[in-house]
Amino acid sequence: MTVKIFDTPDVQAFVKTVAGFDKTGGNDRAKQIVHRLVGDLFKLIDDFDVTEEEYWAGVNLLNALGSQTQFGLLSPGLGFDHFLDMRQDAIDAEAKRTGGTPRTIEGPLYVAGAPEAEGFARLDDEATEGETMWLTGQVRDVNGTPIAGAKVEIWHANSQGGYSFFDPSQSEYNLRRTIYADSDGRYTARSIIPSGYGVPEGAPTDVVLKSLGRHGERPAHIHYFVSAPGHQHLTTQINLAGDPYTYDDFAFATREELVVPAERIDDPAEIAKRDLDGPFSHVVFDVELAQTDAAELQVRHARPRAKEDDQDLASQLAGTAKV
Ligand code: MBD
Ligand code: FE
Repeated sequence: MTVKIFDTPDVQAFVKTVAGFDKTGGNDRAKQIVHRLVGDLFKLIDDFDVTEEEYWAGVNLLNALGSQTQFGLLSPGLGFDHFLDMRQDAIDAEAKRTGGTPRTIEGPLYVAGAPEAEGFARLDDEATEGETMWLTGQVRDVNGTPIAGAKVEIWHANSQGGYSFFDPSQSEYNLRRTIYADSDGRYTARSIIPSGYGVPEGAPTDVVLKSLGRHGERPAHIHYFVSAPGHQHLTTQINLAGDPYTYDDFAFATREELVVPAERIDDPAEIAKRDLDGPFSHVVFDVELAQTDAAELQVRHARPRAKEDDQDLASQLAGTAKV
């Protein structure tokens, strides 16, 4: 097929009309972005001779993604979350903000409002099966000074790769806690070793990944938000070493500095010291927070929270546009 109409005056004028350029109301930035987005997609249809069948299959796929709230899952799969991190890293580098534990993506499964504790928390309800994990570390600034009272939010999957709130078989806030570091900046969590997450078989996100010859697996990982006044808010994760997907994460979240071993301990003295009933896996993750004077850098949650799903769309969009 040789039909190419994108560059014609009619189509160029049409894209401007679609984007509301001839209207006084609305939002200028929205107009510019929609103009670029629709124009680029029109051009793509022209360049690839996208058929009507292909176009409507795409519309059906978007509907399926939306109805199953999977855009937040496809987003890391298509690298958008990691791309935003790369941009944030470049912004830090340009501002000469160096040092600190590297950030990596939040993912779609954080839930606000987890129970809070000081120094130590047990993350699992006692009914959760799995190998006992003893997770501990120290929060410091870039000069190595411990940050007393730093806020450490931790969330992870169970041994089936499922997250509480999204997996109705788990109790409320299972494997989710906020721990305030002790006077020496230390936090300790007792939990169970998580398994990797896999995109549900046959789900719209899986359909997209399969069409690219890709899988939807993540390695075993543990999510963190770490924050303290005067420091840059850190969103990160650790990836457990030795998982087949540690370096083959569909969400592109692995960073070398964030790969940590889980060390099996069966010394009875170490078990007794922690009041455990048997062997456990020891995971250590120390965190370094970069300094900041800029108040806005302490807030990194642009993403609408799962608990806010019942908020209306306009106020969610308004809330995210401000960040
Ligand atoms: C997860 O647990 C996750 O962290 C990401 C980024 C995507 C899907 C599931
Ligand atoms: Fe996750």
